[in-house]
Amino acid sequence: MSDGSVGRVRIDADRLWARHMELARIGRVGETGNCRVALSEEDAEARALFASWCRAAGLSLRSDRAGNMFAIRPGRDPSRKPVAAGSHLDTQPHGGRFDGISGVLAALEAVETLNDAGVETEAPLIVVNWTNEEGVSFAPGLLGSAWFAGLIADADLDAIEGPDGQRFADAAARTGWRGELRPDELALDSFFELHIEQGPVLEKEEDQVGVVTSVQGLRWLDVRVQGTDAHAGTTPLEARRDALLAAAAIVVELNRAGRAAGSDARVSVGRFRPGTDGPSTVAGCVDLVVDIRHPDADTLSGLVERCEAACTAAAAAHGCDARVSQRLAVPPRAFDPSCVDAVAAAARALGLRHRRLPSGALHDASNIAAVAPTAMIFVPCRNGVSHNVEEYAEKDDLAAGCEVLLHAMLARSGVA
Ligand code: HGY
Ligand code: MN
Ligand code: MN
Repeated sequence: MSDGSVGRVRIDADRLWARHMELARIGRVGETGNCRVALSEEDAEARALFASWCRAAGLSLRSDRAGNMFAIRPGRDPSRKPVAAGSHLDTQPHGGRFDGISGVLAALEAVETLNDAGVETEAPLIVVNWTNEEGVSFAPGLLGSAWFAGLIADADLDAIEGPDGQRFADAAARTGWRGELRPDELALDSFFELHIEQGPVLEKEEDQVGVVTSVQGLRWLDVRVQGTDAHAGTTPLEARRDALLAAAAIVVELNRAGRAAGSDARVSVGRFRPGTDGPSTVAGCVDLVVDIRHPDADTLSGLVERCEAACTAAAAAHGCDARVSQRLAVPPRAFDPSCVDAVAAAARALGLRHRRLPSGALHDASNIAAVAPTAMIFVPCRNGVSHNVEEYAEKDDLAAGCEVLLHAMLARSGVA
């Protein structure tokens, strides 16, 4: 155990599970899904519920320009830097009940467990809800943690446009959580993020916990394919500049480029929006977003260049132009060895089956790792399914991951 005096402290698995289910009622999709896009009314409602739990736990709440929420439990030694843990409460439009949510709720559960056991830590503890991890309405994703880590300037953050031309600053203010806290007021000792694996490895290997060593790199490319609007009945096929046809060819070529880059490469188009929406209009413009990932920085850069070239070549082959710009670049990130070891040591001391593994999905921890020692804990999820309403994690696995989180946090914070 990380500290003999708290070795027998156990988290409350029922409370942790019940909170998942209660949050999942906000923005429910079908029986098991969630749509709680960042800075929507549903996101605001989830924030209010989370805040009520934090206040009931005696935590004081602060927020910053990006709407990130920090629930603070003082330590015995106020000169010590806080140990933080958390993730995100926003979801994909057809998301599940665990992606991000589990990391926030597990951090809160860890702190409440210490409250219940009357354990004081030397360093303060903070439970964090990062704003807009998913980047659905306000692109790109990982926005709150990126701003906190100094990767986006204030004015650029404020001006990001969402639905109907809404500014990020106004949408964040409408949730009630656009606050004054500056990142330099909150230098972190460390940050831990628990998350469902979103992949199949832990379940297949029958491990209970993943000790995450790194996160692969990602780039988002915005592509505008420009052709000419035309009448579907009168314009001969050979006379068209059909942007939708060109965009479809681009999707196929991007997939080809991804496959050619080896089994670690990922290339996807998840957003595809024709400028017109008329069955009898040949679309003159299509916007799409390309998501490209690889664990190796140089390989990722080479793949991005090939994807850009594929966009312009496929557009030109259909008489169109493609304008490509980069929206987001997150480098591959190795986590802090001492924090990774703290997670592994906690899993070992708790007698849990665990393994070290990299993350295929992106996480706020990637950004926070740029400013504080950081590590992640993975929990198995059924069939590796995520970004899907079927996403599911077992109550006992969440509890085991939460125990690891608690003890990794204690290893950093010290027990008073
Ligand atoms: O896209 C990602 O990897 C994250 O789940 N938003
Ligand atoms: Mn996600
Ligand atoms: Mn997530």
